[in-house]
Amino acid sequence: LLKPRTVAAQPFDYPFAIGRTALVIIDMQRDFVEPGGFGETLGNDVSLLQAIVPTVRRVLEAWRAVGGFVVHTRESHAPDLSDCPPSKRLRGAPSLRIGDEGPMGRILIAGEPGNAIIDELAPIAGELVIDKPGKGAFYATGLTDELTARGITHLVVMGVTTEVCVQTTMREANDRGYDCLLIEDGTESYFPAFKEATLAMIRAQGAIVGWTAPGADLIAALA
Ligand code: C5J
Repeated sequence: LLKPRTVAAQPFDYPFAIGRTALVIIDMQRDFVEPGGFGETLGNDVSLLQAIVPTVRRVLEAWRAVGGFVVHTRESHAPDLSDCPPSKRLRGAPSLRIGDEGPMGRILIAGEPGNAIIDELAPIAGELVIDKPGKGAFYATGLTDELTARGITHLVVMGVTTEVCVQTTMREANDRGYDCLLIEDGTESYFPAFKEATLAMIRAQGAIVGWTAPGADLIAALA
């Protein structure tokens, strides 16, 4: 698992070893991907996000097959909302606010049906699930300690949405010294132009935030 490998990425090759890398799948939850959840209450068309599920699954299965470590995140709040800043709950005019009862249970609340990771990408034994109250996976979670304990230095990132929780997590990780690769067809936004802009800004200025590559190129590097 420590064999040096390379992904043909942008803006230049991404070197990694499976044993030092975590595959991090951000917020592939019913709340964002299915009708009736948080994403739709904000006025978004969730079908855009559903399109990446087969790719995310293909990459996840390839990563599992080589024995790589997997982290799943969920954006979720405690039932008493003690970890939800009022500014987050009260902003804007969503059809339902965080904590309100919706068709998949309470919006963005831990343990509710809508807060679960979609069945196609459900975590399996040995994979880490991080519940995060913010957009970034490092804020107010134990993620740094979990990665440090496993000697992880590199993150391969997929999930939703590209410019919100994915980008925030990559920027947090970059500042903590992790080398991050974003899978281009394993991430999506409700706003396609925001996805493209995010990919461009991540890899600009000599990979100032990180690298990007198609899922097939990561899979090729695992052979
Ligand atoms: C959002 C996320 N978009 N997972 N959350 O509110 O990107």
